[in-house]
Amino acid sequence: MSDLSEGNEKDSKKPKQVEKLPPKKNFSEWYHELIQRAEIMDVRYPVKGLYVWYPFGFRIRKSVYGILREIMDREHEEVYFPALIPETELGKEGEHIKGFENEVYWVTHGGKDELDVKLALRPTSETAMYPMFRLWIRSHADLPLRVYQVVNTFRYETKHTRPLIRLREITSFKEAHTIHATFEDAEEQVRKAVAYYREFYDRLAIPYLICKRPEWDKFPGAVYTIAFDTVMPDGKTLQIGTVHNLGDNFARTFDITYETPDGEHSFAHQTCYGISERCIAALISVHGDDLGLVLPFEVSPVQVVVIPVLYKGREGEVLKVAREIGEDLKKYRVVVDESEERPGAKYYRWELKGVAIRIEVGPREVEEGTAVVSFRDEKKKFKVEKEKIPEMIEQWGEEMRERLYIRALNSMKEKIVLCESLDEVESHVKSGVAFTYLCDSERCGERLDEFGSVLGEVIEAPVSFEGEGRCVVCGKEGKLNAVARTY
Ligand code: A5A
Repeated sequence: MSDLSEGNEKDSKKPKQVEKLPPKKNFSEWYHELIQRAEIMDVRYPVKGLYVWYPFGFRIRKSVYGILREIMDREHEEVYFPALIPETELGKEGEHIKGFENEVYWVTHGGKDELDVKLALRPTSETAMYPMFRLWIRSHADLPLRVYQVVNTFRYETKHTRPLIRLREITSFKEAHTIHATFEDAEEQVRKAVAYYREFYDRLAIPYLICKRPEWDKFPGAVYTIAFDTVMPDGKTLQIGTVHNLGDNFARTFDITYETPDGEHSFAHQTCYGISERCIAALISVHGDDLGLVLPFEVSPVQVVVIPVLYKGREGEVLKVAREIGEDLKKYRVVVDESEERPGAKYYRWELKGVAIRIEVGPREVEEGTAVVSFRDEKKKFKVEKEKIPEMIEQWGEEMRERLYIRALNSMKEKIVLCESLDEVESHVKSGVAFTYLCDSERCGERLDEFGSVLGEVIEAPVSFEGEGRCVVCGKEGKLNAVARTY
């Protein structure tokens, strides 16, 4: 059984935090209060853009990244590359360094000595990995190569920093890097990576848009970028993952070649794709409510809480049954809350922490051999026979995931509107995502960027509109694009 109950004892030494959370409709305030109060991140660390994972937050990270690793491990090998990158390597790929130069932290000294070659704290790891890939790849037989790592990366962000959303130390950067013989093979990998990320977010019940970023907003050094964006409760979007086809751009810079079966030397083709702890920001923001976290069963640090409702003189039998239920569920993350608090205080605390399933037992249930079950996302309670509980848990968890997904999907659909004029785009991005038609010209894109950001050509969305139409700016042929204010 979970040791979280010990955590509760520690809790009781802290000042009681009983005042209500701000309502979720005040999203920004709600988010900041919730991550602190539910003990996900401590925001008091004295460096801007850096935050501390509390044990409870880290447990969420562990289960969420467990899913991500499970998916990656199917066809990638895990690696670790150093955090420091020599200036000479970081600067090699022209577009890449242009994109990152304003965001790099530099290590310039070792003790009192100035370093001959400055070292960058990785903002991402292409330029750490690719000089080594040059040594690893010799022949077509070495291809494809697929690796990933989960590391911290550093970006000197100048936009407003926010915990889990815009960090200067990204603590949980999952980056995958692959190498292939041909551009088509790299294309195929992009399709697979998109499918992996779909599966990941489906398991978290987080709906998304998939867009091809416009030319001017693709990853520095990429041929093109496919992005996953989710819509936050305030209508702004959050980019929660990106997949890049790098073509042979980096291979040419870092001289990554392979010998073909005919003995020719050919440049390799590459992809990379990444997800950060923004996936956890999305999890909290998309599903949470006025009472606190709502976590899907699969990732909740406490999946089931058993609450004995104690009446004088009957404590012993009630506790015994509550413990039996806990014991029957021990393959899950379960807590039997035996603390002295009143049931109301216990409900409040476990609701804040997003526990998926709550099971209550009092003297009447003991007599009946039943228990009262309720789910974090629903008001209703129902009785079940105590014996039936273990076999129902998985199904309840899955049904809850489906409910969360449908609710989130409907709320996302409501925020997407097809706009037929610039005025409509301007007005709609204030509260949601504007879909509109846009041609390839950067000038037309810039016009829309005045209202928000062009997320790019829509590849997949929960609402379907005609893929082509007249550009909302110039009237030429255009494609369906998404425009939104972004985090
Ligand atoms: N090497 C590739 C994978 C790469 O770096 N791509 S990326 O720049 O797009 O970053 C991958 C993902 O990390 C983004 O899609 C975004 O979800 C997340 N991310 C980027 N900057 C971040 C920041 N400052 N804080 C938190 N997450 C960030």
